[in-house]
Amino acid sequence: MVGCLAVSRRLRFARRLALLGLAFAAFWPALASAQQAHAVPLPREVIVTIDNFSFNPPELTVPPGTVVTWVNRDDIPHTVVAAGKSFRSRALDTDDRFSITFASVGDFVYFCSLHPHMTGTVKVRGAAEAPAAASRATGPAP
Ligand SMILES: [Cu+2]
Repeated sequence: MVGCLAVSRRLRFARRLALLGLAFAAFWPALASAQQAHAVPLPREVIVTIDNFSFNPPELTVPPGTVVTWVNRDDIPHTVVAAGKSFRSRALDTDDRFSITFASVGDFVYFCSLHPHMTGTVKVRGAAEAPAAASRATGPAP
């Protein structure tokens, strides 16, 4: 009887281990593709967090084709609305995200329509001016 119990316990453990393996196998491709996405230079994604009634960073400069994603880290809803009306999010609850691909060059001033004192700017500049692209092209000397 004791032996039987031990075997069934071991079986249960093995089953749990198998389930864990399955969960990992299901998760792994997503993880791998996420890493691949970061290896691709364009389009790249920049995160702006909404924290304590402010956009962080409040101003950023990106090359054309960049995806900017706002993430609301506050406990209350916020929106992301372009001053020029070129984009407008719904009310973002805690941890909600809103993404825009900035295809063309320009300055995009935006604000929160619920708290208009919250403002930010996305400056989209030609790829040649982007410091990240320039330093990657040059690279460190061998
Ligand atoms: Cu707000």
